[in-house]
Formats: sequence, structure tokens, C-alpha cells
Amino acid sequence: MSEASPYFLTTPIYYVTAEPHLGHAYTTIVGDALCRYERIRRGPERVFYLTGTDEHGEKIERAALEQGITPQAFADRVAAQYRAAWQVLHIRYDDFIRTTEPRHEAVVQRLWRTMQERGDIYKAHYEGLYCVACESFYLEKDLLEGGLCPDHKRPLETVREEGYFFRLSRYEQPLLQHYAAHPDFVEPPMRLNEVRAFVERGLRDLSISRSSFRWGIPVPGDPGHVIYVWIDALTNYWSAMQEPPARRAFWGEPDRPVAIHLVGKEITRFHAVYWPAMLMSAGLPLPRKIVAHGWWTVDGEKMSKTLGNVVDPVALSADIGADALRYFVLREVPLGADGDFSYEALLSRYNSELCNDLGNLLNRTLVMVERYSEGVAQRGPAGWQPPFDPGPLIAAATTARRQVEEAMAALQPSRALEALFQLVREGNTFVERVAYPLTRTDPQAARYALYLVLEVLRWLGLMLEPFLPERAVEIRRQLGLAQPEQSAWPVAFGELPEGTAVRRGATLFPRIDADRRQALLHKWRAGRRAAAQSEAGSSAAPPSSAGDLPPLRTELVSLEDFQRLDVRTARILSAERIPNKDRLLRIELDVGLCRRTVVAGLAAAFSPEELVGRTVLFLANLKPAKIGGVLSEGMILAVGREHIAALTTTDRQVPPGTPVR
Ligand code: ME8
Ligand code: MG
Repeated sequence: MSEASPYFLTTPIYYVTAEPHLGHAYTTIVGDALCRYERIRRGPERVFYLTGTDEHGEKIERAALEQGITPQAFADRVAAQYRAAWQVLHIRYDDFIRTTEPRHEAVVQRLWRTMQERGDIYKAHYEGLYCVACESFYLEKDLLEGGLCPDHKRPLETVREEGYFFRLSRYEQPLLQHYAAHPDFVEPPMRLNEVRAFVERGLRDLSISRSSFRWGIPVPGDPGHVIYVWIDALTNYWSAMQEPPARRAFWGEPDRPVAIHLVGKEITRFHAVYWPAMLMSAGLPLPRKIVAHGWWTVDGEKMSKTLGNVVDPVALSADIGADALRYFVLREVPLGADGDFSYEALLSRYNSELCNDLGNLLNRTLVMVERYSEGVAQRGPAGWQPPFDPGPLIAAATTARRQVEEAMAALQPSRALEALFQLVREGNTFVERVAYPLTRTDPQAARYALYLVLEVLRWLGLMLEPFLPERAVEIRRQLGLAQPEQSAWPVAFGELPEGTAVRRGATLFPRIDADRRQALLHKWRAGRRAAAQSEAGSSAAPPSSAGDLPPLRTELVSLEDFQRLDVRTARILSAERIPNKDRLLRIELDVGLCRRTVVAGLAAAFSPEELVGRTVLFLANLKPAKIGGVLSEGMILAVGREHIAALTTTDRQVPPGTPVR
């Protein structure tokens, strides 16, 4: 690789039907990390990072209609949300393209005309089963039972149209030849195999216009039809790079392709089959490669509005910092593999790797430099020989640098972070085994040892920038570097100027203690709880049929009998599992006048986190009893016979300890 050559990376342009969530954030963070790295290595002017929004199509037209606004107003609002999210996540893009911009629409129409002149676009009648959600036609054989869309599980619409077709069939052989000549055209290799198999099964011409709705780019010369949204969307990569003309170098030449399209695996086919075929038809250079990453689930489930488990990257950043979120998604899965997002895993990496390892290395080193080295970097007098060998620590730094370079060339940011955090741990070990013991025995040698750790931190502050752009600059600032904002790649070990005065500041990643952890988990799962509740509330049929209900009791109690029960509201302060008792939870309650501990058989129905903060009804004067080895004083009232179906709560906020009568 010539490091002076241009580098051009794209993300998919996201549909404005959804607000930015973890999945969109993931792609955009990965692309940002890759581009930031390349900017440091090649110089910022040689790198171009493109993202944007996909704003046409029937889905968007319908969504706008439902809200009583124009599709453009709808698109404007969501596009602004994407931009705002990328700002929060420290995404540095060079352009944000929107498919409703005139600069894009003109290029799409021009490309259409070129393909038409090549004889690759023709008009014909078409009838097919169409899924609005996918914006695609389906063959009967590919549908689920009952004729439902395999993706969206909803009925399809029969669409009868006269429309335009793209002669995709003509590109079957050229595409197969291209894959054979460029075995890294699609990565990981598994995705190339899928694409090749798809093309080998035979390509049918593609329907590329619609006349059943209006929200799209008109077909040139036939304005009753709009251009199929995928033709429109894919063209963004090319249209964004037309003006100003200097940008065109980022597209490259046929024998020197540049563009890298980073996409989620589900849209590989569009990028590796339809898009190159369109470019071949128009006689334009192809992209260099398509990189397909995996799919994130959340706690093992697909993210969905109905489940209420959609992860909001902006809200998460407000709670733990954008760089912590970036770190987690980049570190957690190798690029290409699927990943499961869990809030527990996020907090655990935060505390152990960001706070304990990295944050601690910076903090303890600066404290020691203040205490044992007059607050400045000192190597020792000329000719002085340290009583220890600095070689292993220096080797650890250069090894990490090489591993980061290899990992980034292989598009594997997770491996780059692994290498960098290995260096962080070596730094900590060096502080514990070498630098700190020397402070007691050999002040001169201790100062030099601390210098070495400062230099390791300087390297880390430079090399972490692609991943943690904001915290990396903060590391450099606290080290007292003259121009902390300036990006660079470490060259030689030992370039930290002697006499640099450190400027210790707030800890990089403040520890999240048990209370805060509980509170965060509770907050982050609020959507999930609300969805579960509304599901329980809206399902008309109760879980058990009337026949299962116990008959109403015939023995009567007097009001006095009832009044002997001291029922109160109580707020759940904490809940935890009891070891080896999988149905039981140990619950701490605020009963207004006092706190109580109870043991409740709620573990099958609720996770401990989701109980915290709830107000329940509580029988306060039940005789205490030992349950599961714990003294339980009182009882939480719950709904259900054998299985707990719901908790009792109040319909308005009331203070804990309020009597129930
Ligand atoms: O498909 N895990 O837009 P889109 C990982 N407009 N990545 C995910 C994800 C998840 N659970 N969910 C979304 C479109 N993504 C078209 C693209 S391009 C010319 C047109 C990411 O809003 C991933 O990058 O549905 C995926 O490919 C993209 O968002 C789909 O975004
Ligand atoms: Mg999608």
C-alpha cells in the first residue's frame, strides 16, 4: 500500500424511517475509526469518509402521510437526528449526502440515461408480489405460509405495473469474472461465497421503477414513474464524489479502484451484485471492495420497537460517554461477526478495561510523577546507566504499534484495541514491578522508569485516537504535550521532551459503582419494561382461562379481620438473587418508617434490575420467617396463582409507607 494513495470509505445511507440506533451507530463508528486511522497515516487530505441518509420510497411517503407532514419535512427531521447523533459520537465525516438533494438527483438521472443508452434499460409489463417494507418483489416460492413476507411476516401486495427493467442478466458473467479476478472484492470471504452462489444461480432482470407512489426521483422523460429506491440510494456513493471535481480522485480508475463500501451483511447483495452491474453498464470504475459486518442483537434478541429494546446510542453516550460506547462496540466483536449487545457487558468492560486498566495507568503514573519526579518527565543525566533494562517495555510498545498497523490493514479494529490494551496492562505491570519499588530505593532510576511509562502513555494517546478520539486528546493534554490536539503516529520511542510538565486532571473514566450500575441498568431497560407491560396489558386473553380460576371463597371475613392486615406501599431499593435458589430474590424495601428485607419467589417472573425503583403493595405485619436462609419480614403482594403474572403497584405516585385500606 502506498500511504500517499487516496482512501475513500462509505457507510450505507440510512433510511429516514428509523431514528439512529445502535446498529447504525456501529457501522458509522467502525467507518470513523478506520478513516481516522488512515488520516493519521496518510494525511487528512487523502482520506474521504462519506455517510448520509436514504430519503425516498413508499415507506417514507406513507410514514409522512401518517404524521400529516410532507415527506420532505419528515426526511429533514430524521436526517437532522442522524447528524446530531454523529456529532455526539465524535464521527468525523467529510460529507453527509441526502438523496433528496438536487446534486444527487441530477446524477441519478444522468446515470439512468447512460445505462439506457447502453441498451440496459427497457420498458415492460410486470406483475408481482411486492413487500412495501422491503421495497422488493418476491416470488411465490420464497414466501412464508399464508403468502407472508419472509422478513416482515406481513402480507404482500400484488402490484401490476408497466415499468422499467435493468438488464441485470447481461452482467452475470462479467460479475463472476470480476469476483474471480478480485477474490477480496467482498469481505469476509464467506460473504463473497454467498454472493457468487447467488449470481451462479442465474440473474433475472431487475424492476427499477415504480408508478404506484410519487416520492422518488422521476424517470427521465417519463415522469409518471419514479426510480426504484435502491438504484437511487446506491448512486449516492458516486454522486457525492462529483463536485467539486477534486473529489473525483477518490473514485479511482478501472485498474486502481479506491472506494470501500462498509455495509451490514443484509445488504451485501445490493452492493456486490446490483451496484457493480450498474457501474459496468455505465462504464464507470467499480469499488475496490465491499466489507460486510455482522448484525447486533440485544440481550440475544433482535432489536425492535415492539420489544422496546432498541438501543439509543445518544442516550447511552450521555450516561457513560461516547468514547466508552465506541470502545465497547469496536472491541466486543471482530468485524464481520455478529455481536450481542448487553448492558452488563458494556459496564463490565467499562469498569475493568477503561477505568481499571487505562484510566488507572494514566492516573497513578501522573500521581507518581508529581510525587517522585517534581511533576516533570526526566530521563537522567547524560551517560547515566539505569539499573534495569528498559528493553522489554520498549519492545511491548513497538509490538503493539505493529499489531495495530496489521490489524487496521486487515480491517480488524477489535484486534487493534486488543493490542493497545495489552500494552496498557504491560504499562501497569511495569509500574508495579519496576517504577514503584524504585521510588523506595533509587530515586534517580525511579524518575527514569516513570519517564518510560509517560512515553508509553504518549504512544497510547496517539494510537488510541481512531477509537477514543476525545479521550485520546485528553490523555495527551494531561501528559502536558505541547500540542495535544495534534494527531500523529508514534515514530521513535523516547521522543517525549525532557522537562515536559504533566497536568493531571479528572480521571479518564470515572468508576461506575454498584449503586450507579443498578440505576443505569434500570434506566436503560425502561423501554423493555414498558413494552412488556403494554404487551401484558393489551393481550385481551388472560394467561389462564376462566376454568382455571379458583372459585370465589364462601367463608366471610369481617372488616376488623381485614384491618388487622397492615398493608402499605413500599419501594424496592434493591433486589438480588439468592445463591442456589433460582426462584427466590432477596429484596430490600423502603416502607417509609423503616427498611425491610423480604424473600420473594419473583425470580422466574422478573429480573432483579427491573424490580428496583418500583412501588409495590406490602403486607408489613406478616410473621417473620426464614426463607432460603434469610429472615423475611413481610410479603410483597403479587398477582397470579401458581405463577406470578404481575406485581401490584399504585396508579399514582405515593410515598412509601402509605397505608392501603
Ligand atoms: O438498508 N446490527 O438502510 P437502513 C448491525 N437505506 N448493523 C445494523 C443493524 C444491526 N442490528 N441495524 C442496522 C438501508 N444496521 C438502506 C441502505 S445504502 C446504498 C442504502 C446498519 O437504515 C448496517 O450498516 O436499514 C445496515 O446495513 C444498515 O444499518 C441498514 O440501514
Ligand atoms: Mg434495513
